[in-house]
Amino acid sequence: MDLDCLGSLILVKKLFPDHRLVRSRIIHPAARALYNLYGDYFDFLTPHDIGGEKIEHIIIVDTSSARRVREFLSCVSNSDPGITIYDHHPREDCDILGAVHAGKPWGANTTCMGKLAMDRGITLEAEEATIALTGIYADTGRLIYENVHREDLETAAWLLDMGASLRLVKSFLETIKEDDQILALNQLLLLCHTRVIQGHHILISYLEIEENIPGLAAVVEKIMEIENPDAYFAVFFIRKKGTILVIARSQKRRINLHELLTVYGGGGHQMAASLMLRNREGPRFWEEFLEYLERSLVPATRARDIMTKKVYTAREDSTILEASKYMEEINHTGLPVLNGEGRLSGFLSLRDIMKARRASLMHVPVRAFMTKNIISSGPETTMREVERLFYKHHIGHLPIVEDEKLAGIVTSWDFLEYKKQRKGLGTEDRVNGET
Ligand SMILES: [Mn+2]
Repeated sequence: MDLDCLGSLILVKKLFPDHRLVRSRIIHPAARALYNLYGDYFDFLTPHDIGGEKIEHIIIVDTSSARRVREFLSCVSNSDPGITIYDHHPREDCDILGAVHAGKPWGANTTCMGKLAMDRGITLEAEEATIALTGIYADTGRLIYENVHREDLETAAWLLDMGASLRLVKSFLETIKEDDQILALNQLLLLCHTRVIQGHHILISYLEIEENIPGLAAVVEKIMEIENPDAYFAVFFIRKKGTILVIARSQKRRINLHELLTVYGGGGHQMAASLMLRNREGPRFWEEFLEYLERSLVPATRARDIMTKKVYTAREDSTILEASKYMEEINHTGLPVLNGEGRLSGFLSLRDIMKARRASLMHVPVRAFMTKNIISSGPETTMREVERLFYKHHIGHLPIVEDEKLAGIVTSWDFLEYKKQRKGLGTEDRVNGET
């Protein structure tokens, strides 16, 4: 049971008062604080309690995997209960036979239950609204992950109306609370380092710990936030058990963690995955794993992949007036300038033209007003470097030069379009919802 599961359950209780909630033995570390404080609101039965009963109907939330609900289903003695599933994960993954699906692929499963409650005009107590809103915030990265649908926002708004406390929601979302986690966070911050692999900035760390630390994934995510790499592979060697644990997070679709870790028998989502290996030697695995990453990462996007190849240019010896008319015609705000040999020699922006206009010098050659100290770069420039150059030099055009010839130009528009392509991830690709 994670926060989205608890959020869903509190609403199931309101939606289906003739059903009883049954709790799992396994509670996600991030959900423990909320569960401890609000236990009474759920009024849970245990799987053991339902042992001898005849069950008429079962509602399952936030999963469609038989393995995950085995602890409950194995307690059901009659063979014919109806099953309805409310799950926001892809339906193809369902292996519970005969179940009716009523879920929606929204950012949080709680949203699905919340929409039903909203549409039925159900009112909530402030505590129930807080629990539900925590569920939505948890699974949608506080409503910023790409899995967010308008329904998540609508339901969140409704829960605020019902009296949800954002102050409490915020405190329940604080994922790093335990001393062990804080210690691990500090150790990892000192240990981790960036390696450029295939043009990606990959953060890596290797840490040996005595025992498993609950909530390590939250620690890894916190480091991701601080260091902002393209991907982070945190390798742990748990000495007591001789176990390897890899927790990985990615911010790039090109670095598909599920694919990468499946090779070792792990997996998860595209942007969040993990791996557990028994009976391994830590240092040897670490070495082998780094080699594996070097071999397996798909090369990063480079300037050449996103640049506009058909570049409009001005000539050094044309007049400012000609260049300005041309710019207007093609609706551009800046032009690379070429010299007699066709080499890049400057950049003419609207600002330069304004200067010439103010000085009434529209008939002088472009060369007189163009910016000569131009920032340009090569075709192999990474996206991170492009962004840095834009930011550092306050520019929105980056000419790309290859063999001393202008090969293309990367504009801020090209760059934003590239960034946007990371959009459109389904719920299966959630960045760090639940692994
Ligand atoms: Mn969920």
